[in-house]
Order: sequence, then structure tokens, then C-alpha cells
Amino acid sequence: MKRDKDKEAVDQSRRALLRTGALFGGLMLLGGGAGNALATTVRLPMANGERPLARYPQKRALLVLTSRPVQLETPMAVFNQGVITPNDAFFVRWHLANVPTRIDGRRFTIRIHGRVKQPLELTPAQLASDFEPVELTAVCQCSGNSRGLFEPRVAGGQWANGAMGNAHWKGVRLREVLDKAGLRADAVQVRFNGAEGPTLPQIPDFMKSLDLDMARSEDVLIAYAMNGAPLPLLNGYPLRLVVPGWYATYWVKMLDEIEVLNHADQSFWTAKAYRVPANACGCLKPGEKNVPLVPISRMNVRSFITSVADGAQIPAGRKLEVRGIAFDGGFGIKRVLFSSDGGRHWLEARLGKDHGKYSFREWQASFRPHKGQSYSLLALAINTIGESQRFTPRWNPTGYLRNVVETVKVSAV
Ligand SMILES: Nc1nc2c(c(=O)[nH]1)N[C@H]1C(S)=C(S)[C@@H](COP(=O)(O)O)O[C@H]1N2
Ligand SMILES: [Mo]
Repeated sequence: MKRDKDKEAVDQSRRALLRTGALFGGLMLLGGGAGNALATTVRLPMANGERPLARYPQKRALLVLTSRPVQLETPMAVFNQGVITPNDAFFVRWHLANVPTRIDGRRFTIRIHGRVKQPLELTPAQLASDFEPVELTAVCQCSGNSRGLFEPRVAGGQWANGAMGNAHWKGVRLREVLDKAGLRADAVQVRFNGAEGPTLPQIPDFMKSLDLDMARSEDVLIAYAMNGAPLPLLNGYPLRLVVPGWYATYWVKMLDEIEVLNHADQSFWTAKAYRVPANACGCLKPGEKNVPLVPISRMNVRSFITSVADGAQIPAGRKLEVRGIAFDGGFGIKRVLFSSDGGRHWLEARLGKDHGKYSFREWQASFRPHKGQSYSLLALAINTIGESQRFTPRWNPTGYLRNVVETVKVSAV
């Protein structure tokens, strides 16, 4: 970030966070346990899974994981209401607490420099007018989505399944911007930095890098719109990187600096963090040491049942439509299978409209529940290159890559 220029914004952000803190405290005082009529808390299916519900600017009430930095989870019910996740319901994750709370989109600039022939500095308006607009629908999912469900438990943000969202993004190709600046022959990586900064000098600034091939790929965008509107501030207003198919750690928000490097980035968040075991599973055994690691990249296949919650009671004696979503890392979902008996029998779910290979794909299946019976509902997605979900959960100490077939237990009354 540009420290002097943004100092005012950072100071404003401090004050606003203090206000938010007070508001948050107020909500906490009101909050009873789950089941309280005035409940402002939600219980996620994990130990210590109680989360306050709170409203932040431009957001409806979401599950608060932490307030400093702001980390908000989307309730699963939202994913049953449509294939697109509304901006005000989209999850929020920041690593560092000094997020500007006010940004003037007309004065904001993005600087492209480093190993380029012609450094550029562009406002969002210039970006939108000087380059061809590109639109696509893509899932943004945190690498640690569902981390709270890991057994044995692992350290890190204890998300349930709501650290994901599917939006329609509009922006310009990163490749075209890089080409306009003109890459020098020794360019190897491109590093992205957002406008927020660390709270203490010893905390590394959040930056992520992509290899040149990936940075120059067709669908990597600098987005200026999300679901037909400017991005919410907490989702990176006014510009963010969109890396369809890849985990959200690369989707740098409030993007104000792109630096072309002639070496592999050695900064903390790229070189040290976000690593997964370098085996086909991305797993290791608890306590196992010296496992080679590689940077996390493409998302694996997942599916969720969204129309019924775990522990729900369902009406017996008539056909029940079960609905859900599936997605993968950009090959597209080919099939979703559904089981109402814990995986003994499977039937083919009907797929909803295709919104492109990076989007959530809705699905539907039905079964007839009998009174007094309990059912274990499972969904299993398969993508167009035959990749599928696992039946045994992967384990790694960072809580990444979960894609086990989830079970929703219901009883018919
Ligand atoms: N500038 C900036 N961009 C960032 C981050 C961040 O801390 N700072 N976190 C990343 C991570 S790990 C995630 S999961 C996504 C979250 O995006 P969202 O808040 O729009 O849901 O933003 C990514 N981009
Ligand atoms: Mo993340």
C-alpha cells in the first residue's frame, strides 16, 4: 500500500473499527443462546461453534468469526435462495485489521510497475474505459472454508461451510493491462498488493503472486463490478483480482499495486503461507513432519445440500425435493449423485442452468420419506474431467482443501 496517501484512510478505519467494536459489543449484550427468540447468535456444527450475528456496512446480518480483522461467514440458507450470492450476503475475510473504511473511487489508482517497459497508474474509470470489458460467473472460496470441521481440530479461522460465494464479475483482463505496460524479458511472477496494511511493522503486508503463465491466462480479471454493482468495500472496493477456479487467497482485494518480478516472490504470504502437502491428496497424518509442500492453487470438487439443514425434521409421506449446489476448480460440474440412505444407493440429480465452468451449479433430487424414519442425505459431485469428492476427510494442519462428501441427517415426522 502507499503509506502516506492512505494514512488518512487508515486513521479513519481505526476510528470506524472502534465504532464497529462498540456496536458489536452492544449486539453481544443483547445476544442470548441459540433458541432465544431475540437470538443474535448462531450455533455452527462444531465445538465452540457459537457465532454472533452482526451487520457491517453494506452487509446484512452475517456470522462474525472475528471483528478485527473483519471476518464474516455466509449462513448456508443463502445458498438455497439462488445460484448467485448477493453482495450483502457475501462472506468477508481480511488478514490485517487496517482496512480503509472509506475509499474515493475517483481518486483511487492502481499502479503497475516493476519489470515493465512503461509503468502505468490508472483509475478504475480509466481501466474500465481503456480495456475490453469481460464478464464471468465464478466461485470465490477461502482455502480454509470448512476448517472448523477438521478432526482432529486445527488452528486458524474456524469456518463452517460459508466462507464461499458465487458472483457475476465484470472487469478487464489482467493480461491486457500487463501487455499495455509491456513485460520485460526477465519477468517471471506478478505480485498483487491491496490498499490495507499491517497493524504492526513486524507483521508482513498481505501480498500474493502468480506465475506469469497464470497471470496471463484468459480468465484472470481485475474486477470493478460484482453482481452488477460496485464491489462492497469489505469485498475489495473498488478493484479486486478475480482468479476463477483458484482459491480466494489469490483474489487480492482493494488492489492498488501490481508489481512484475524477475524472481520468485519471497514475501511471507506467497512464499511461506498457503502451502499444502505435495501429494495427490493434499494430506498428511497428524504430527507427521518434513512433508514437502506446494502453494495451494486450484479448488477441488465440492457439493452441498442447501434446502435442508442437518438435524431438520422433514414432512413424511410425500415426495421431498432436495436441492443444493456443486462446483469445482474450473472444469465444470458434469454430474451430481444423491443418496438418502447414507450412500448405499445413489440416484442422478437433475442439474440446474449452466452459468459457466467456474460457477455454482444448482441441482435437485427427490425421495419419499416415511414417518418416524431417519435419513442420511449425501450429495456427490463429479466434474467434467472425472474428479470427485472424497468419502474420508483429508487432513492437513492448515485446514485447507476439505471436500469430503458431507452428510445431512434428517428425520421424517
Ligand atoms: N487485500 C486483501 N485481499 C485479500 C485478502 C486480504 O487479506 N487482503 N484475503 C484473501 C483471502 S484469504 C480470501 S478468502 C478472500 C476473501 O474475499 P472476500 O472477503 O471478498 O470474501 O480475499 C482474499 N484477498
Ligand atoms: Mo482465505
